[in-house]
Amino acid sequence: MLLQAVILLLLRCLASSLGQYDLCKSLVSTDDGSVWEHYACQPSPAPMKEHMRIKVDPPGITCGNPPERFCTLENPYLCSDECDASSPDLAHPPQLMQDSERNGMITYWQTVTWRRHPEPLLANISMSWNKSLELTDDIQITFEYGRPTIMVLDKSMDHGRSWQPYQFYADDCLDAFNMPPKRVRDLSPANITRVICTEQYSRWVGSKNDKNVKFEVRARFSVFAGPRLQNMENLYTRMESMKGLRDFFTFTNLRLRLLRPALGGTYVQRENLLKYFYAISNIEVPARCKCNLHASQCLLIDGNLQCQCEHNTTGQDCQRCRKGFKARSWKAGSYVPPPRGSPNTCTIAGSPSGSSPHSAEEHGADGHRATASSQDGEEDCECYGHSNRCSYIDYLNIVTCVSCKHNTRGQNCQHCRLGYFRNASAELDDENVCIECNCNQMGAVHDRCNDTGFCQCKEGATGAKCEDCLPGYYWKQGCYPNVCDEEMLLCQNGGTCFQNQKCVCPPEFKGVLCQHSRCEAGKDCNGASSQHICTVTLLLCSLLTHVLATLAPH
Ligand SMILES: *[C@@H]1O[C@H](CO)[C@@H](O)[C@H](O)[C@H]1NC(C)=O
Ligand SMILES: *[C@@H]1O[C@H](CO)[C@@H](O)[C@H](O)[C@H]1NC(C)=O
Ligand SMILES: *[C@@H]1O[C@H](CO)[C@@H](O)[C@H](O)[C@H]1NC(C)=O
Ligand SMILES: *[C@@H]1O[C@H](CO)[C@@H](O)[C@H](O)[C@H]1NC(C)=O
Ligand SMILES: *[C@@H]1O[C@H](CO)[C@@H](O)[C@H](O)[C@H]1NC(C)=O
Ligand SMILES: *[C@@H]1O[C@H](CO)[C@@H](O)[C@H](O)[C@H]1NC(C)=O
Ligand SMILES: [Ca+2]
Repeated sequence: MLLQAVILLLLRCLASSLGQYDLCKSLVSTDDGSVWEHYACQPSPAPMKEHMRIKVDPPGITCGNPPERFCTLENPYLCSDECDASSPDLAHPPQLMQDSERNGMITYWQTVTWRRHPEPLLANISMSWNKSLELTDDIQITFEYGRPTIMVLDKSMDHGRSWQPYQFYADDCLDAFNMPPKRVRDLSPANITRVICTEQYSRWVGSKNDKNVKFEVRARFSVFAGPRLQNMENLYTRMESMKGLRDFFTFTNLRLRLLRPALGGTYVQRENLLKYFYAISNIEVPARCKCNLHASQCLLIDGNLQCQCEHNTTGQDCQRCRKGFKARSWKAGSYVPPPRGSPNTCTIAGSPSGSSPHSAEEHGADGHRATASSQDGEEDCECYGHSNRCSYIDYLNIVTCVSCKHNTRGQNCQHCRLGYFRNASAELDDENVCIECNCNQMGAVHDRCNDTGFCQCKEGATGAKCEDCLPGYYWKQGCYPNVCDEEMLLCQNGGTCFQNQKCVCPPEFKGVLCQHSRCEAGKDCNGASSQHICTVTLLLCSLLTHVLATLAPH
């Protein structure tokens, strides 16, 4: 007992010494042998610039096509530098913002110069990852030849469908954005997620002095975790409790909108516009994959980052439960309680159970008599993912799912609605778990079917959906017994069988099988005239019958 406790303690110490939340599970010894313990976990931070897809706009903003000369702000009269897209040594393509520089060789993307002044020199740099990421340290953009005097950093959390500003940068925030200048250190814990304009990274300090523009993540973390981030536990606890805090650091795309280049600390000098342009040598994005605390690994698979989901979750961000594990609603893992949080694992769905067409339970899931106390929430609400809502039924003292979707019904949405049957190849939590019976309206007794999808057929009908007729029956909006056929029910006197429905008789014969002659009782029924007379007689006869019937007393 004591030994096991010590081992457990050791394992836990090991877990926390490796870093926080970096283990999803570990094998621990108990009295009943070894069991897995599961923890909230997250991948380690990585330099995400390696995986970023970069795009610059507008087309033609990159210098060198055609080749052009440029000057520098420090020495505007030295204009011997050239950008030429067709020469490897003189080209400055966008990928030089994310390459790894060796031997101290600085490589950079560069734009065309501001020849078109006063038309603004605008450029967008869009960075995408096709993966939700969480910043773990400062974003740092390195500008050679001076930092922009006006610039915006935007982010998207939905793969570029919608964007929001992340931070504004200007040498004069009021002038550029009508915002008062702020610094992150001005922010209090309550407004740490405020979007600010800062003048800290836009002032001219001589390009050699400070080339970097930052989006401060550390400074924001330190509001909660202390100046040296020694108390990360407090930060992680805040991540759980403070609305919007985690999302603030989450993104799938970033965009730099460069609105005005460095001016060298003075106004634009129109006589030398070749010294104004943007040049970026590096963009650092330290972040981790967002896996909702359900993975400790994030791998590049087919060119895309992908969480290696644990806790029986799945999806790019482990944002759903695995098939067959949807007994409870999915939940992100939680940083609390520290130090190892709560894994909030997905639990296994119950054993399969179909619906019987003749079951006594004729009412749908909504048909129950719900009572006063109705509760939302996921606690005892097990609906195999077909509903998020449960209701407490007082007089039965049960909790039952409300509004089961996907054609399911029952207390746990575990049955198929009438008129549907259980899909044998789908788990209970699958959207396709119930298949429509699709019984033929004419051939079937009703629209329900048995557990294998067979409908109950009317007399003469057959097939799973009752869409066919048994031998001896013909189909005409349902199955009817044959009137005639080629074997037993033969048309007589030269009649022909029309689609098993009737005998088409020669003129002088009648009856279902043409078995009766039209002219009986010794009349002369030969020849065309006699047939005519015969027909007239018949007509008269029927007319007489009709008149008699009308006159007859009721
Ligand atoms: C940069 O992106 C913004 C937002 O989509 C757009 O309005 C603007 O026109 C773009 N600028 C350039 C130079 O492409
Ligand atoms: C984005 O990632 C998902 C999942 O990894 C993948 O299915 C999809 O094809 C990717 N899209 C692009 C444009 O790479
Ligand atoms: C944040 O809150 C602090 C004090 O609560 C206040 O002094 C500061 O101006 C606020 N910052 C912003 C950007 O609103
Ligand atoms: C996930 O499901 C498997 C069974 O397929 C089970 O062995 C494992 O313990 C489950 N993991 C968690 C974290 O519940
Ligand atoms: C049955 O379920 C499987 C698995 O989800 C699905 O691929 C299949 O299409 C379903 N069958 C029908 C008829 O819906
Ligand atoms: C459903 O009905 C068909 C045809 O009557 C029968 O073969 C099958 O065994 C039935 N399936 C079940 C589960 O009752
Ligand atoms: Ca570079």
